[in-house]
Amino acid sequence: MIIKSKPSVLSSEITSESAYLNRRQFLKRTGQYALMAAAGSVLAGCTDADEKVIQTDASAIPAPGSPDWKQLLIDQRKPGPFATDEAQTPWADVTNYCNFYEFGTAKTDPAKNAGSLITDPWSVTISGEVEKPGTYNLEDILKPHALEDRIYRLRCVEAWSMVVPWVGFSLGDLLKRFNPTSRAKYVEFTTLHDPEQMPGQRSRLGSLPWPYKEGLRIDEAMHPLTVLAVGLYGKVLPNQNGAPIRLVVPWKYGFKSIKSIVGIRLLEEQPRTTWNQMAPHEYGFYANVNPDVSHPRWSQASERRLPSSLWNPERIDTRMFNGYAEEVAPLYKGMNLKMYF
Ligand SMILES: Nc1nc2c(c(=O)[nH]1)N[C@H]1C(S)=C(S)[C@@H](COP(=O)(O)O)O[C@H]1N2
Ligand SMILES: [Mo]
Repeated sequence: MIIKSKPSVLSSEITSESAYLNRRQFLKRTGQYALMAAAGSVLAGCTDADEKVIQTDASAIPAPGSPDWKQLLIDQRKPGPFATDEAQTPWADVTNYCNFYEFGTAKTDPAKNAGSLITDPWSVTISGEVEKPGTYNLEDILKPHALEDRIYRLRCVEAWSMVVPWVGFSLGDLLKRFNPTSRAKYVEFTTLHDPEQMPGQRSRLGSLPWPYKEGLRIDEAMHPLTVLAVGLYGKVLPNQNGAPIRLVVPWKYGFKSIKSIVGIRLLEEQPRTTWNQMAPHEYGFYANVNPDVSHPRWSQASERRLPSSLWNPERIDTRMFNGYAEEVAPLYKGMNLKMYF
């Protein structure tokens, strides 16, 4: 890996997060096993005996397991707030140019490999600092929420971006249902860990410590911009985009928007998160989009808006908080965003 010192580089020179893995794959073996052991104990903490499995009320929504129950909910969606009127990135690009390392590190690997992931039935365990912990079927998670179109910019830390019409609902509305305690200061999210279904989790080369984890401060999690998405372009979310349910935090770099969530844990302390653990000086916990804070290996001042090509590179300026400063800057008042990047 050549380390670039120019303030601005061609998009083709920007390497993905995988470059980091490739450089480190031989160095980190020992550390990874330690991390995986730690992650295992964290997961064990999600299955406390006091948590109960809530059964689906089958009469309330379309029959679970019927192939179209999610589509029927999505068909009832309403237009949502914060929409951008920028050109939407075509379906083909959003669903073929993906980061989902559980299915491989190349951009087209998730589209190739994620199709067989079983996303129905699915359940999500809500645990930690909540009065109503439990393992809930996806139907029960979705049932009380009216779905909305959320047309957001998505800015990857690799300096490309898209405009994506997600279908989802406010994460804050979901969290409130489980009565967070006064000690709930952070939220940790966990992706499914199932090496049989996720080839990237079996890979012996250049891999992350699984399961993938992300986290937010509680005020970030409760912010009305923050959604859980279950659809894309009015369709059920394709597996490669994080089916059946994924986080979307549009003012942060894309790696915060964790896919295929099975665990939501409320915590008093800031959780450890996957990319931050892998490379703390490259990927911060906050990861707010910020054109003034360079990645150590490339500038974040501009981005390639997909679809882009050599002839039409579609290079545009990156905006503070990915253009959502009006909504979210107050969350970070008085914070040094160069230190807490
Ligand atoms: N579980 C999991 N979630 C993940 C990732 C991943 O590798 N695994 N990649 C992240 C990154 S780096 C980005 S940019 C977005 C990409 O979302 P998209 O492929 O739907 O555009 O997903 C994020 N969520
Ligand atoms: Mo990303």
